Amino acid sequence: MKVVYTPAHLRHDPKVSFEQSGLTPTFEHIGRAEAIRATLAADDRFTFTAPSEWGLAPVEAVHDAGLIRFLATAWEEYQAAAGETADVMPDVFYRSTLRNKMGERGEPESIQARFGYWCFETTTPLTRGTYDAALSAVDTALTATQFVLDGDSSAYGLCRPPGHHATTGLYGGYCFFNNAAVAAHHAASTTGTKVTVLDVDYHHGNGTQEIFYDRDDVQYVSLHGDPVRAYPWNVGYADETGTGRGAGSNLNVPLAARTEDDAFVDALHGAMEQIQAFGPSMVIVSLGLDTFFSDPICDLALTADGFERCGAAVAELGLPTVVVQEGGYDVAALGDNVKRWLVGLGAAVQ
Ligand code: Q9C
Ligand code: ZN
Repeated sequence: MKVVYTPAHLRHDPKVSFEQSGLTPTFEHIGRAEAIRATLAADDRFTFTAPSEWGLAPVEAVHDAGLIRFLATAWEEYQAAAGETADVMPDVFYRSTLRNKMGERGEPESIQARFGYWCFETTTPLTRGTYDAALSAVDTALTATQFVLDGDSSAYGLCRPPGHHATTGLYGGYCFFNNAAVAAHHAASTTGTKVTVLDVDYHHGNGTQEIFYDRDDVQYVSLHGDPVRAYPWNVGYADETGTGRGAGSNLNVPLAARTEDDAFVDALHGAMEQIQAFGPSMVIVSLGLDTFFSDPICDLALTADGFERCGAAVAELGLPTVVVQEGGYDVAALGDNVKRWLVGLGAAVQ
């Protein structure tokens, strides 16, 4: 199996964020992707390749031009305005009801205020090289997708930063650009066929759902911790099923705390029936390993054996499959967990 990887992710190097009522070392850090790289590189079933450069057009097809412009220039503008700073997070959020009867005013002028206009929470620091790293993660997902479009039965994009919380016009949840969504739009629009994004990260992929909510060419299917108790709280409920042409092409499966392998694999098989009914030509898996029993910020209870069973279950679909990396924060186990999932899928097959 081809693994698409680039050290460009190292340029997104956040140190601390405001999470769980205090400043904490970021759970999403460079060591995550390096742990995965080291484990896969030591196994000759995986062949490493660098991403090609795709430019901005595929990103512009999914995200607001304003968000892209902001991420491209925000670090330099903030440094110019505030002097040399560490990682930047918003301290005032744009809320439309603040202006209520005055209506929308649009993007503010000040760089401080613009952080709160484009970002929805406080755990996603912007660092000097974040924009370059985020673009490299999109390139990674697109390159893995191209390998599959060109005939490989599967490929893995070691994307970092992750992507599934980034919406059309907002970043957050450790995500800047929605790697899986850019890849899914590319695959669906260039082939004229249907594509499914299957999201098995612990967290609901609110960004991917939002991007495709009114579309009938891309199905979004997600298994995740019930947002009644889990981030991103405001979205990810079972009654969110799509709108307009997209009605019926969004499936959320919220799960109880401490859900174990058997129940998760059962839920996955149930979701796969909906994928088969949709009839995609390709599956893009948003792969999070934060469903692991010892993940530091999540509360499901999967094991490494469970991950291999999940990969094997997805292989039963018999569809070309692109796997893109999302979350997973027990870094000591992360490389092995990714490997087990990919081995289940059939890593030894081209
Ligand atoms: N107390 C991904 O896994 N903070 N993003 C959660 C929990 C943000 C997770 C707070 C979690 C974002 C890609
Ligand atoms: Zn997650």
